Amino acid sequence: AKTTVNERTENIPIYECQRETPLQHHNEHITHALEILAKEADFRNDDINYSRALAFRRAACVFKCLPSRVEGVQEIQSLHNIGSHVKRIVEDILDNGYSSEAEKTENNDWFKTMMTFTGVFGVGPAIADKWYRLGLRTIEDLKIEQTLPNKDERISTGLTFHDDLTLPVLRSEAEALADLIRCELDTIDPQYQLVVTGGFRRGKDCGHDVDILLTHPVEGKEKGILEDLLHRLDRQGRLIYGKREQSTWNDGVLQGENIKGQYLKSTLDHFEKWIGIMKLDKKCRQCCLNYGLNSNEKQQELLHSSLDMKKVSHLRPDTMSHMDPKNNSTKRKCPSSSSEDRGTNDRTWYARRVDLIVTPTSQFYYALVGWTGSKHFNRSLRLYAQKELHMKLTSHALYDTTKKHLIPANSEQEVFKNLHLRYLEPVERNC
Ligand code: TTP
Ligand code: MN
Ligand code: MN
Ligand code: MN
Repeated sequence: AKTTVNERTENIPIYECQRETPLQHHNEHITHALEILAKEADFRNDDINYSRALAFRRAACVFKCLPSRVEGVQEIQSLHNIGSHVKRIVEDILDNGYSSEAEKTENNDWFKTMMTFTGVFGVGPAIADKWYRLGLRTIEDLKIEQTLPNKDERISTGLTFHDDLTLPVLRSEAEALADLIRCELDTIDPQYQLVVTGGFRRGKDCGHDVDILLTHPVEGKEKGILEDLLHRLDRQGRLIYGKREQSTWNDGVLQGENIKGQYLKSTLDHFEKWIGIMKLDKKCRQCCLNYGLNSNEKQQELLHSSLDMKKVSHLRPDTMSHMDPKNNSTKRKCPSSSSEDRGTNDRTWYARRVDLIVTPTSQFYYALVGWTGSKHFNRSLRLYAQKELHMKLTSHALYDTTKKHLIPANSEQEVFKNLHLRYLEPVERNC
């Protein structure tokens, strides 16, 4: 007998970190609209809109973990986190095939400009909005405008390499970069450990950057590794731009921070890190992109899409096939070589965003969970820890605020165990 979505979903737990959220799900027609509205609220950049964005994201997360496609509004009556506004949006989508509110937003001049400008490395909603008010609309406008962006080295670099940086980073590139770094680390001390985190670890096939976590099994030996590594990469001519931040962690950090304060909102942590842009050989882009798309227009749209790069992977069901070097049939030329070569014909590399994070081994598994994300998953974990366990979770540690001590973890499984949560694989943390 056919069970309704309702019957199967009445027991969906409240917190996102208590449920499996896969990368590919059944309600893209709904989450797409909700994520646009969340994005728009984010751009408004104040407390009220922060809450609005969160409400849209929470609702989207519920739809992501449903076992089938929602076809009727009665199916969502008993679900958590679906308020009257979201119900109206879903109704509109089910009646008309799309959300008129989301479509209106997508076509809004301010929204489109905010999308473009916040897609520039170093630019957040405040700067983007300021430029909009000055009448600027396109990347070309920013490049021509002499006075504004060029004062900030980060932004001027972001503009210079904008074409490269909006071309999604492929898994093959993340792996090539990891190999390159692993090779350097091995010559320093083979005990250094490296793991690619972020979206790639959650199973995405492309992303906006490569996130790499570095550690050493002997506590303290991780210190200095970044300086050494960056020096070597620099000598190879691989660094375009980067900012190294010193570790600001100390034992007082965790206890000192206001538990009801900023830390749920912000992803800031205290690790030593390098946020930068590196050169990666073009040949590392082993596109085996089974986009299943024919029109060049659609390919362009995907390659320029900064809202949701995982859309690309949605269209590629064989997520891992290109990892098999024997499987030549999946190795195809990248779609739209014209977009791949936008103004880069004269060089052999692409500029790629890279985050390198150094963690002491005692904090490694909390760092791994934190840097694997998703951002919303982290938020959910932290909120859950705070509300349900009176514990404070960060990318450094889990702190029991009643007993006033840290709870160590020697695996990711142990992080979840310490939180009294069922273990979720990284690919199940895509909320
Ligand atoms: P991002 O690289 O920003 O996001 P992502 O890898 O999930 O997506 P994309 O594929 O577009 O790159 O961040 C990686 C994870 O690290 C993210 O899930 C949250 C976490 N994070 C921190 O813990 N601290 C930080 O300062 C940042 C920026 C992210
Ligand atoms: Mn979509
Ligand atoms: Mn990332
Ligand atoms: Mn990152």
